Amino acid sequence: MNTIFSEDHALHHGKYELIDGQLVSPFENPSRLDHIIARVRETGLGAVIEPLDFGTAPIKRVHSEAFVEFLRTAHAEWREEHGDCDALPLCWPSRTLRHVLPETIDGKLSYYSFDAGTPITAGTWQAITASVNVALTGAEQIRAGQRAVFSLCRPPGHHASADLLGGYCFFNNAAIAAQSFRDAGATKVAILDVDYHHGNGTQAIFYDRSDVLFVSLHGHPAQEFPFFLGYSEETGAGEGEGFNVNFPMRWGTGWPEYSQSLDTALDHLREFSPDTVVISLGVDTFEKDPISQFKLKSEDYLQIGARIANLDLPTLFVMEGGYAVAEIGINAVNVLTGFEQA
Ligand code: OKP
Ligand code: ZN
Repeated sequence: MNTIFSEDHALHHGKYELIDGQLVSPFENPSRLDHIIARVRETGLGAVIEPLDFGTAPIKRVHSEAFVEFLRTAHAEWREEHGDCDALPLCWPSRTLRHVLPETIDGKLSYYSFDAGTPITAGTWQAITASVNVALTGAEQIRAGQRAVFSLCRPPGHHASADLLGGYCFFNNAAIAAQSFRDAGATKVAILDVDYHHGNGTQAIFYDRSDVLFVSLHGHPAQEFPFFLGYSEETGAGEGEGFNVNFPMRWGTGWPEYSQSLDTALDHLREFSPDTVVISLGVDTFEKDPISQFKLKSEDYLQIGARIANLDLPTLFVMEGGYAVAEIGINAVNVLTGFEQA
């Protein structure tokens, strides 16, 4: 299986994360990919290939033009006001407030975000466009006949919706890849999100559509980030009714319960019978993940890959989360070797 990878991911490197009342070094940092790419090479998974440049047109099929242009200039505007430090919002249009676009960079940053955990740094634009290109290059290789490709994206994307960043995510790499399959002629695309966190951005993007099925396994939003989406009663709207399927699970969930949900999720994919599958691949379901509360073990990831392989469909793996850095390479690549050995 080919891996698509760009060194440009390292240009996105926040200085701080405010978590549990403490200012710490960000969990979503470049060392994550150092470990994954090292494991890809060590296991001989396949070729490691640099992405092609697709420009912003495929991004704008999913994100609003205004949001894309905001991200392009956000750090330069921030730097003019505040100097060369991370751009972070601290105020949002919650409940009684109005969703009106302000003029200043601080106001715009608040308007286009939903949390304070997603810093924009000097290199963020270059890293997030590279991350999209990694996803789109993988998609192109699938269209050219590869059975499976690993798009080693960073930063992740599944929390980002049409005009909202958050949860370490800016552009929704998996959604942009899925839309690229549709635009290249695929009739039906399924996205299976196995990251520990609900893919609220991906759900929102495709919620009223029947051509892209979204199925997600994740920590229950009553307990876990992103808190305000991901319940099982969210089944789609209008044309999209029945094409959104959520499997929220409680803190402490281990392989016995997880694998049952996974099998039911895969049954939904089989019934939909897509041309192509996109996997939002997070390995933050791992027992030692520092910000998550599931109990999966390294060997379980082999099983996840094998069960996905049994769908017998062209499969694009798009990297999302996973913060237990010492084991992230083993866990992510286990999914891929489990897939290949099935
Ligand atoms: C991104 B991805 C936990 C705070 C979590 C944001 C998590 C974003 C995860 N107490 N903050 O889905 O792995
Ligand atoms: Zn996650």
